[in-house]
Amino acid sequence: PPPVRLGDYRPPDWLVDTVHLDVQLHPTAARIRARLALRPNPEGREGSPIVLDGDELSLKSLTLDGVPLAGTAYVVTATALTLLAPPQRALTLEIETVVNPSANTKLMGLYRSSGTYCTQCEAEGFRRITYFPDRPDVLAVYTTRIEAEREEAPILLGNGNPVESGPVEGTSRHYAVWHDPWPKPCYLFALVGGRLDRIADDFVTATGKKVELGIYVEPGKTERAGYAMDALKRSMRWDEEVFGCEYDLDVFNIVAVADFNMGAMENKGLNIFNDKYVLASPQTATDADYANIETIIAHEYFHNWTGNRITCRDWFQLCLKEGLTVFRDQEFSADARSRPVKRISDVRLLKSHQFPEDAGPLAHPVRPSTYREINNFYTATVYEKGAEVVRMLKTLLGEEGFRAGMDLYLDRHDGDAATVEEFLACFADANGVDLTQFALWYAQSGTPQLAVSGTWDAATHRYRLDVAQSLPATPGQDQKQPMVIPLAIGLVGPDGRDLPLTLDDGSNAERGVLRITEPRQSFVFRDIAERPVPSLNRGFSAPVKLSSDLSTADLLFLARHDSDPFNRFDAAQTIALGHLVAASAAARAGSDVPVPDALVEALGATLADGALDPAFVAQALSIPSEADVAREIGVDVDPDAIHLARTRLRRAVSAALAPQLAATYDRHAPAGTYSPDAASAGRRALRNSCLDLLAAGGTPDALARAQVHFDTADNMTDRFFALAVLAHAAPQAREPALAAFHERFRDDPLVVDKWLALQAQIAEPEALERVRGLTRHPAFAWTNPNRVRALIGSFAGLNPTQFHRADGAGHALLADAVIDIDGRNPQLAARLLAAFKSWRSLEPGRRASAEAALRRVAAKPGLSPDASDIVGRSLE
Ligand code: BAL
Ligand code: ZN
Repeated sequence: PPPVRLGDYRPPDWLVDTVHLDVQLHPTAARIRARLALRPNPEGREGSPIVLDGDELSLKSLTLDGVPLAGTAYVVTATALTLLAPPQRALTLEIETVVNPSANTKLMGLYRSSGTYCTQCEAEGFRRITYFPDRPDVLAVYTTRIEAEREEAPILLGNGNPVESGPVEGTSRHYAVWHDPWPKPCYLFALVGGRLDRIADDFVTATGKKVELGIYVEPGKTERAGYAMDALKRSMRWDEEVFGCEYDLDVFNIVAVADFNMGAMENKGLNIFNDKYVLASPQTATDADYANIETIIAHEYFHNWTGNRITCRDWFQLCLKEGLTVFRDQEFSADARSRPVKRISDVRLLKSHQFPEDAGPLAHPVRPSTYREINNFYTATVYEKGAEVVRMLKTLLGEEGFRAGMDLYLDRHDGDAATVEEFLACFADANGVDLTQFALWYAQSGTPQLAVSGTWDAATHRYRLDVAQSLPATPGQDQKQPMVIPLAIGLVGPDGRDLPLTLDDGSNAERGVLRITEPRQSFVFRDIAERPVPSLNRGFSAPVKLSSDLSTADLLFLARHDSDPFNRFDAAQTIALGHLVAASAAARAGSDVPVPDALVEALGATLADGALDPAFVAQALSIPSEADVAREIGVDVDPDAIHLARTRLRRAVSAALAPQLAATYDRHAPAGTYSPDAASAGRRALRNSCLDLLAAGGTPDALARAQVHFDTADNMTDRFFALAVLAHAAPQAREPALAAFHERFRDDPLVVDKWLALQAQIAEPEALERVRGLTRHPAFAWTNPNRVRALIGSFAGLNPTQFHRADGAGHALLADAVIDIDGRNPQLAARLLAAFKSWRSLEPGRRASAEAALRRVAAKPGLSPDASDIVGRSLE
């Protein structure tokens, strides 16, 4: 099919006011009767046919206003049902379709997960349930009757509020009717039927309305849903307090299922989750799992306003709901936990996932202007960079200006299918500003580069910052315009204090933010009596790649003194990264370079500073990843050289700081029983980071410490961390530890996923055979996305030396997996394939093997549109 283009958008020709669904659940032949009240759209084309999307449906009957339609009145193809010449007035269509939920391995539409009937309709899954104008700007009120065998599916859930339920007299079946009063696009439709346990709670909204809350899980797992419920209630309160968003139905249900392509889905009043992001207990979940659950529960809940009450006009506007909602969940977690630590981890995620996307063949704008397969645009660019763009809006407008814009957006567009332009217009109108240039953040792909240099004039006490911005060419975009870049800065005086930011004309840099709008700009600050060290892009105020003329001594100074915690963290990272780039080149040439004293000094000072938050220190101790170094190098990348350089650096830091690391480890011994709260998690994170760095030294003492840590752990965070340390650093201890772990958790698929993922990441040549072997392990299933992502996804995404093996066997393994998976689950296959996104930056040998693997996938007969889109763009 030809690509879909933003510029071709046309309003729908027909609207749907109400949808009545009667769904008869059956394992292999679910029957769906849909009654649609349609009318011509006054804004559509007059006299149009009714074109309803469909995919893998079996049409059983079709009536118009109660009268069966003649075979000549409509045409059915593999993708659509078209009524050729319908009367141009309000009319009722009744459509009966049959689908096979058990055969639905794409996990889009109506399918079964471990026996539970569930649905996934975003982006285009509703058309796999019934014929419908499957586009987000067709909003209807839904009433859904669900019927099933009581034995098989005692729980029947739908969108909105429950209306009635009961037995189907004279049969073994029962039914439930749900009504959702809020008009919604069909991608927000959901139903669930199954044998599930529930935990129940309630929430009283700001205006005193009581909401029944339910979290449904597989039988026997309710004890693991408590944290998710707590996170839900906190999210509901936070959204009222921070954005004035109140919940709008009598019930809110969440269902956890084991087979799910995404993380979770925000269906109106009935969120469906990958169980990985609901289920947690101290014995089975790590602190990171708890934090993810908190964030994702909040994210899906926040969609109730940003996504559901205000939805997207078309799929090009995906960032309108996703970028904004990620920004909101980041803020929620920042309020619930340590704000600086949350910012550091969000930026690390952005740099590790989005920056490479922006720098490779899959680069696309936050709002793409064309797509072949929309499922491939649920990307780090749309989500994470989309969130950064909203954050920049807040940085530019200030707290109050941002809130005024949000209030106007929520008010003006409630009930709408909106666009990015409409979103921005609210901020422009509420603040009386022009956001035309700012809108380029949505349209131009690529990561802007900022080059900054500073000059202090001792005679005039002036300090000048010269800033140059550029934006590299990206696929389909050769010429770029300058962007608006909010650059938060500080000028740090020799005593470590921030100096006033008074510009030459007497004005102040508002809130410490410089507005970069031109290709080149200079800012002169006055009354600067001593040479300051500039702290640039504080809090990572803009998602840019910044280069500066700061010396290593300046960076060390910032690492010790910057009042901005993000830049304090970042200064040491910059020193480490600079070293690793040089050391990788040296390793490739068969030599070595000395570890900078400044880095050891910076890390040592951080460890010694008892006033710092342990969670922050844990982040600060992390050495940039191999992927970070590869990205910094950018071309002709040799993953083995990077691995060697990083291993050497970690060993050297370990040796230099061993006594301090051991003392810090000992000081943070657990006190009391496990609690997932942020402060406790921070102490564990620091203790574990110390263990990791100690073990990087490879000394018998350190490895013995790791073994004790593993043997005595009383929670999954410590146990799994120690297992990872042993698996990576202690080859002799590896197998017994892996076996003990598996034995203990063999019946728990989510924990077994950790075990699979860890083995896939071991940076040794045997990893490939190990991964192959694990695909035959009884715990592994090609049909379950979590298993596949844990094993194959971790190998391709987190084991650079082995995925990019010089002999091409790693690339071949992924190609084989993708070819195999594609026939069952194209979305999963396409996701895995995106691991090749930086293939062009590899050295020529590995680049050739990556290309060969991509071409082999491309040549597969019957390749899905999902995979062929990724492979096509990757090879362009
Ligand atoms: N809308 C798809 C899942 C999510 O972003 O919430
Ligand atoms: Zn979302």
